[in-house]
Amino acid sequence: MKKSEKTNSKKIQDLEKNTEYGKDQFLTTNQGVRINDDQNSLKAGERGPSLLEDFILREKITHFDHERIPERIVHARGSAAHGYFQVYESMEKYTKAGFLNDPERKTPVFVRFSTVAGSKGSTDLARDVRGFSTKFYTDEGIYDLVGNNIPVFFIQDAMKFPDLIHAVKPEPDKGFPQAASAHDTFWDFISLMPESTHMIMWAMSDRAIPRSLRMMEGFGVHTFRFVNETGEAHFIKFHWKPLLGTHSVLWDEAVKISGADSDYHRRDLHDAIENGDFPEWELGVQIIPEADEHKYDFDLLDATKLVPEELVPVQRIGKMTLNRNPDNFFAETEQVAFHPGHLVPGIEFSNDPLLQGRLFSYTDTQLSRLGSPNFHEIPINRSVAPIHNNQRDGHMRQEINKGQTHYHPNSLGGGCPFQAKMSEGGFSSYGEKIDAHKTRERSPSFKDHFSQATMFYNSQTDIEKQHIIDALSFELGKVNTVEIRERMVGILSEIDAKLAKDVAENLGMKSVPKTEKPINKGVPADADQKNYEPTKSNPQTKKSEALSLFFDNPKTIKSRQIAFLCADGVDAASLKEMKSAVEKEGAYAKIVAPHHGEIKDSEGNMIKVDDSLLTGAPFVFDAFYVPDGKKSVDALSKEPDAIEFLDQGFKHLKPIAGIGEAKALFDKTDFSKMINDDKAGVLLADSKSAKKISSSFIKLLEDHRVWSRTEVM
Ligand code: HDD
Repeated sequence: MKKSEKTNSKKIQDLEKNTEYGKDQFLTTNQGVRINDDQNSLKAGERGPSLLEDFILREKITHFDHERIPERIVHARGSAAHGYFQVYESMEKYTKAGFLNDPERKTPVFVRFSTVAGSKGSTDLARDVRGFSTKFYTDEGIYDLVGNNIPVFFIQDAMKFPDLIHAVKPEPDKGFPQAASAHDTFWDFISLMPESTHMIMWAMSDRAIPRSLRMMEGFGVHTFRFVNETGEAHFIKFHWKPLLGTHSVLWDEAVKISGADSDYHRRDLHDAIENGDFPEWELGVQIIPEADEHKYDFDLLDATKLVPEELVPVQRIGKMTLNRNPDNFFAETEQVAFHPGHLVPGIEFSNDPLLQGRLFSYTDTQLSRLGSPNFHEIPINRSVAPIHNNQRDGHMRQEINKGQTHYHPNSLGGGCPFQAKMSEGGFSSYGEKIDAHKTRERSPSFKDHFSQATMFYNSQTDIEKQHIIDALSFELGKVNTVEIRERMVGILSEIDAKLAKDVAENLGMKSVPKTEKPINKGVPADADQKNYEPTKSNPQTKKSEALSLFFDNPKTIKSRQIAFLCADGVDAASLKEMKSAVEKEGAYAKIVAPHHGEIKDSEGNMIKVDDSLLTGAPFVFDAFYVPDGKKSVDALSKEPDAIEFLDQGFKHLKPIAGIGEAKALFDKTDFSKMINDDKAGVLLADSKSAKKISSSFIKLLEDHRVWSRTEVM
């Protein structure tokens, strides 16, 4: 039995009602009639035309013709898993949400991760924001936290969302590029909309190319509210903190993984769960008293700003574990419908104008994607809390509502279903006081577009800064229109002079172009431009350590994939030594050999090969090991692919180790001169030191990459 199949929950039991399994069953039509011949259509004679009366053929083809539904307008490419959430201690002081009050309660969840821009079949490794949506099946109804792996957003007002997405999607005349922001229309829009500057820094950082969906943070992005039993409210920012730490791949690696395995993240999530390496995140909250709403140099309602952890610490209040893969991709991952407006008592919105617009969009999009207002009845979307109301009918209605009445108030139905008092769990919106004129305006408190972008950039390590410079140079290098490049580099100069200078140089500009004034082109026709120009505040936080991917990462190699390059005659002792050392730490030793099947080690044991040099690719492994054994190393040394494995691993800063004869293979690589150089992270030892080398190798891998190697390459 797969490890994930042992898990169960109220929601899994609920889904069971709709599962079907054809094992040991007859093949039937959709009407339940057993089929005798599923190979041939009905014809007038064995060589004659097909007959219209062939209801079996018609049913099969008709269903096939309609199997596809429209993909999501954004976040089309996604992967999901089931699991549960449990709060550590009751949060009743702040919220009456039941699932955050009871530490004994395991609330079932379904989580879908996604890229934003690409189509359903696009590569997982696109440079892009990742969606991080969680559906909590609480006893009080569905709560959806529909966030991203980046805590801020490109725009401040939902009015601009269609423009943003049009700009990033494939250009309408050409239909390309797919799943990429490196093109003219995206940067045209961004360079005219300075409010996107902070987000751009994040999107060009390594956050946009995660090593694994299991190794990225999640954020609710907007400010929400917790409301407690007494009606008291606090502003809230949600965070998901991965227990495996935050790690990314290099851009060159991302490009190559896209070719070698465009399902890399999907496969990684799936396999980790099947192997029992259940991904875990802690839920963090920043809690802000309502009285502090105007205390900061940014507006809590502005989704292009974050609340630095130095100002408001993140409290970790519970843990989510994903422990079961979906049984059916379409039924679950594709049909799941998230909505930031799916709330339970105790959690509420803020007036963030981006969030307010989302509240309309998500129901609306499900109507065209899933085709009916009854999408809540699709098993994956169904609440485990009972549903009773007077909504009726519509396409594909499943529920058979009994009774004479479907209106309220009624006397014929005894007044049922009846409304719930707040003391009975009835939802009642927080009574925020609003005294204002109707207006289409942007609040002046939203105008500082650059300070947090600078704070983010300043909070990065030198390695991360360089990656941002490289990413911007790549993306803008793909832009054909010189004025767009120049305008964008001008904007970068508002963030950091050296950043702008380095990117300008990479783009072959003689100097950093002056920022084009006015900067903001997203201005209403009658507005005074002055009121829309970005301002710079004197931010309370200039640098925030927690914004670096390297911050506070746990030392673990759990679930990492290590390629063991081997061939017939591989030394049994050095193979076993390293294998047991890495497996003890929860990593996987994957045997990569010149051919599939099995190889024979020096003691005559047959060893199963996981990947051949042909089917495997160096990019998908985290580290490389070459055991001792002359025959094995000789065979590998004749394989250009084996040398390429190591050279690529070296280029991508991955730990490399070898024993004894491995030197002969290392000598053929580009890094032959850097063996045992402290900074290079290539370890070679004689067979007696195999044990010692395994602990040094594991230490290197705990840091994810050998970052010091860049200094000697
Ligand atoms: Fe959105 C999907 C996250 C702004 C309109 N969004 C979608 C998904 C995620 C987000 C993770 C995928 C859900 C899934 O897995 O099915 N969206 C965000 C975040 C935003 C954001 C974090 C800003 C903070 N979105 C946003 C705006 C609008 C939308 C401003 C429209 C006004 N988003 C949609 C949508 C989608 C969607 C068109 C497409 C598929 C779906 O809803 O179910 O309605």
